[in-house]
Amino acid sequence: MDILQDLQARGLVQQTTDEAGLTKHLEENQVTLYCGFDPTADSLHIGHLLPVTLLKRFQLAGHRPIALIGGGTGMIGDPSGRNEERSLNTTETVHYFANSLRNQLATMLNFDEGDNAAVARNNHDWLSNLTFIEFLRDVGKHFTVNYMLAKDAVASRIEHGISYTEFSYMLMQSYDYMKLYEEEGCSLQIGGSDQWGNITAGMEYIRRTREDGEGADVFGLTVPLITKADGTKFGKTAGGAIWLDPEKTSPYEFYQFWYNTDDRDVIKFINYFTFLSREEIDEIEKATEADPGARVAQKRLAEEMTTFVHGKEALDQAIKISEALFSGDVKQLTKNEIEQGFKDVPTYAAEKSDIGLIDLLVAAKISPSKRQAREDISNGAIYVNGDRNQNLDHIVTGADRLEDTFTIIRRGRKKYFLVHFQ
Ligand code: 485
Repeated sequence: MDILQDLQARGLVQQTTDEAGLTKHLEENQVTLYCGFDPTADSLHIGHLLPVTLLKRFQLAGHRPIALIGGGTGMIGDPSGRNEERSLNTTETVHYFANSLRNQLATMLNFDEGDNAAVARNNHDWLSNLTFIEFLRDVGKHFTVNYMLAKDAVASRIEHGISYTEFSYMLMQSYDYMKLYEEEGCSLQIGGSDQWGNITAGMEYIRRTREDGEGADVFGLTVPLITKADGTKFGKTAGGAIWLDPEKTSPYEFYQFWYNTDDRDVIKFINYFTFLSREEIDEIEKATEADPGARVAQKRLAEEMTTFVHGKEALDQAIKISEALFSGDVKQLTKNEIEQGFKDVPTYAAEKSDIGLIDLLVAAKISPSKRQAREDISNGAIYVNGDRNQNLDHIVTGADRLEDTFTIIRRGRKKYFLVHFQ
């Protein structure tokens, strides 16, 4: 199966320009392709993951990916897929964001080895040197306003208004494609389906301006917007966006996000996101049908994605935390693991001094009153660091503090509380 067939079988192709031509082009050449990422935050999020894995798929198939960081375009703001004008960030902020994205991409794409090592470029390097006169003469002259108005990203904003700044965005992205075509031999641009207009504008620009333009083999490919069976937005949880930066979304949370995938979506997501072969996916699908409750597919998806983004060690930690929370056996968790695993449980800050268990239950609002606390303890509903504690006179001391900082209290089967001694 060639790469394009594989992508199609996985449901990853929303649109391509000239599918037959692209198939042939990929068959006959080591193709340099690119995807752009605008630095609008200090981290990529899960919405960027599909194009990143796509770059990786092309790399694994022997092609050469360029991760383009939009240090220049990030100063302007892409109107695609948005119904409101963006607020501008300062140069320093964009610069800082651009750096963060570059470092993140380097952990997922191979920048080091072989004749198809991934390349990172930043469009600030060329866009910032372009004078306004040059821009209008060399870029703007090749686009009619009529053509630009017809693009979705602009057309959908006509009613509410769009600034001249964002209106011009597609010309910058077009210029990038031309630049990468000339300097890197780049002949394919990929992105999410919202990028179709910008990608095709770039192809148009190359065709009009290069000497070999009309005959230039340049292509575009977009991946679909990810939808979920329950109709809610992919990548958003109650806690907000799922980031790829482990400081913003811990590997444990990241693991759980995938692990919680709906049965109806899980095989689709395995096809979309993982590098598992068709045969492996078929097997997982069969195992899932035979025993959906075992969550074989969710587990595998969570493992693959956590390893891809955070590495094997972080995955092992995420599994360890998940198992500890499930079994209740929390004593072997490290400080960092407790912080990850209990980030969303009610937390009570206490001073490092001895306190009676009853008083602690009341102070931490684990039990509503002393009377209830006594009852909870005698009933055997209270667990301290995983061990049932039925001693009404128990004093919580340093010996009950994990890593000298945390006491994990559980009421009943599942309800966790964290006491943070500081
Ligand atoms: O030459 C280019 C310069 C910038 C860009 C692309 C080519 C970035 C692009 N305009 C953009 O805004 N992309 C979004 C971003 O950066 O967050 C998202 C897209 C999404 C997918 C993802 O980037 O909305 O569909 O392409 C990688």
